[in-house]
Amino acid sequence: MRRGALVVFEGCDRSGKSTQCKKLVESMLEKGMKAELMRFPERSTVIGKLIDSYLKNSKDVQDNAIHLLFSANRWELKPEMERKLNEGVTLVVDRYAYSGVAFTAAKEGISLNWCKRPDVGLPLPDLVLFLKVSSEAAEKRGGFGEERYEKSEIQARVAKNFEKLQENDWEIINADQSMEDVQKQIQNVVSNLMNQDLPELGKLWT
Ligand code: NYM
Ligand code: MG
Repeated sequence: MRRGALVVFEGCDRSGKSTQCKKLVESMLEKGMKAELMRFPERSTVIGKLIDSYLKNSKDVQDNAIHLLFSANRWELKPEMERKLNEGVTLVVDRYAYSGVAFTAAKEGISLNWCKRPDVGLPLPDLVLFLKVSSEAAEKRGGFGEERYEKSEIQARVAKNFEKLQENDWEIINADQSMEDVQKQIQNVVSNLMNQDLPELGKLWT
């Protein structure tokens, strides 16, 4: 049986990732494909609950330590991800290790290279869709929320880090377009992927 594809959405806050992830899963299911939505952080686990209280500012955690917890949250879901992919389910993932690195490395005194290390060896995405939103368009979308990191100065540093992490095979989507246009573009890219043979699941940053 053909394995499922690992499709990752990345981008700054307010880039429309969550909306587009849901729409993609819905359209794949309508076409009779097996697809499921996942997200990181996955806030339902014990580690995820800690991350949630950190993001909601109800708990402070030392910067390196919280980075490792975000990474541990991905590792704890690795067996489930691999199982589903092997069952032929395509996983559409709202944020992944790239967010982990881009957000932590936006802090003072933590290098991009240090940030990448704990995630080395995680399942390698077959496709990374980067939703690139301008700060003007993001601001028009009606203010950031109340969570940690949801401030324009931080988002600007995060955007620069994403640029440093970007690889040649990333699909960069102009997320300033209408929701429908973004969706069409994503569907084209994903249907190309679904028509290709997938190699054996790779390992991230190895
Ligand atoms: N975030 C997300 C991190 O700082 N490190 C990570 O590893 C991941 C996956 O959490 N501002 C940050 C980015 C977001 C925040 O994400 C919560 P969301 O998609 O708004 O739930
Ligand atoms: Mg958010």
